Amino acid sequence: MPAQPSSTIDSLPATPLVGLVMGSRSDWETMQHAAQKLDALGVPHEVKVVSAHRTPDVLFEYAASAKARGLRAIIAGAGGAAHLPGMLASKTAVPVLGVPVQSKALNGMDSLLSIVQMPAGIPVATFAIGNAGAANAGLFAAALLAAEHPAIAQALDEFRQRQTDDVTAHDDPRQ
Ligand code: RP5
Repeated sequence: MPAQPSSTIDSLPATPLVGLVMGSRSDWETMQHAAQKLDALGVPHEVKVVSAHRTPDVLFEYAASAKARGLRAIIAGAGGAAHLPGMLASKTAVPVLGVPVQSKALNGMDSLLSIVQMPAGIPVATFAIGNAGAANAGLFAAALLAAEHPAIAQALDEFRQRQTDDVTAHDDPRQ
């Protein structure tokens, strides 16, 4: 029997591997950049608004059930007093990737410091403020899954190669 390409022998589950959550519907403008990367790389994911202060019981249930539901990473975006990623991390061993959403009042510095300054013991991986952070959280979640899922590893390699090719093909900024 001929060898099959890795992408055809890697059966990705139908259930989500990544949970993409955010504190408010207003965060979607930023967090859609994480979803776009997950979509592009074929990473099964779910999307949900979970507010640490408006729906704390939903937050607890989401985090407490995450591992058993098969989630391997949670991307959590929040702005202002952004306690969503830290609270999620406190209730699950699933790695939490925090995205500081750019707030109007303080340009996201409040979000960044709220997420990055976790006391020792409960880590939250923290990304850049805004769209770049959301996109990179999506790419990072894919990288976490790549070791187990050859199709995701291949999609990630191809994305990076295309990105490199695009720069080298347009390396004269005057054109
Ligand atoms: C946070 O408060 C959310 O993550 C959002 O970034 C911010 C503002 O929320 P809305 O007032 O727009 O719902 O909880």
